[in-house]
Amino acid sequence: SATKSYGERAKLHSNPTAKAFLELMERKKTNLSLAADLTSKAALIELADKVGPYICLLKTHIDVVEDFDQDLVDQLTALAKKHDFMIFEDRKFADIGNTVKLQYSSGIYKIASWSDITNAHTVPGEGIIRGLRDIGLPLNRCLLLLAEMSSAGTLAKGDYTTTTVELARKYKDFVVGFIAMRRYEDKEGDDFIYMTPGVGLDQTTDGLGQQWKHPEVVVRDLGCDVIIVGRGIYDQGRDPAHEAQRYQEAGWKAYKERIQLSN
Ligand code: UP6
Repeated sequence: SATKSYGERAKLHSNPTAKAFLELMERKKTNLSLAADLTSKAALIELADKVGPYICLLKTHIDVVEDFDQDLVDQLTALAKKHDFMIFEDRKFADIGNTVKLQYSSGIYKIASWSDITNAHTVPGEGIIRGLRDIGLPLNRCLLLLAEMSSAGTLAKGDYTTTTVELARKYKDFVVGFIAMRRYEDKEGDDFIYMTPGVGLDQTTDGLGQQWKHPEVVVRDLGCDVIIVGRGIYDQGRDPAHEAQRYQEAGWKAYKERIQLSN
């Protein structure tokens, strides 16, 4: 699937949300996801509105927002419609199936009610996928598994990564891709979406273990589909719309080079 266009992949994809997402990327010519890690509701909404035109996916950490309320969800959902992007709550679930069902559906955030995509660690084993799937599948949601991480010294490697990919294959109707640092070899019928954090054009580390790579390396050379960019876009002193446009262009150019299309 690395050499196929997002649009071609959309046609064949069996998961409706993954299909819609691939179509969106093709239509809007962007593989950029904004990691909007802001702690105020107003600032988050303002950022999502400014950057909205350039992204396919808004990635949230909803639990860092100090003045979270249902109106924030309503406004983000409205912005997703206005600018044509989807929403990914980066919840990184990591508990037993029964607990993640509650965390996904209930509490203050009710993630399943608004987030098109969410993600999970596979540390607990396959029960975590089955629990999330019970809630998410009837709502047409989908899941990414964290097969690797961008941070220095991550334990998600080797057999852990391999087993995670096998679990994704087993629950293909709900698991549509990975948080990963590179594309893995396809088996018959695979079409996973690879989303990659740790992407930056100007810096390589943050002093806390984050490692940023150039979009060209991530998308063209390592075969990932979506670049996830946070501070590179909204850090102090940066103009978020301008930076988002830079990342959109860099990500799209790298994708074009990968699939070898001229325009
Ligand atoms: N993220 C990583 N690495 C991972 C998984 N997730 O950085 O392996 C998430 C972080 C943050 C975003 O939680 O929201 O991606 C990266 O933001 P940054 O571009 O500001 O470093």
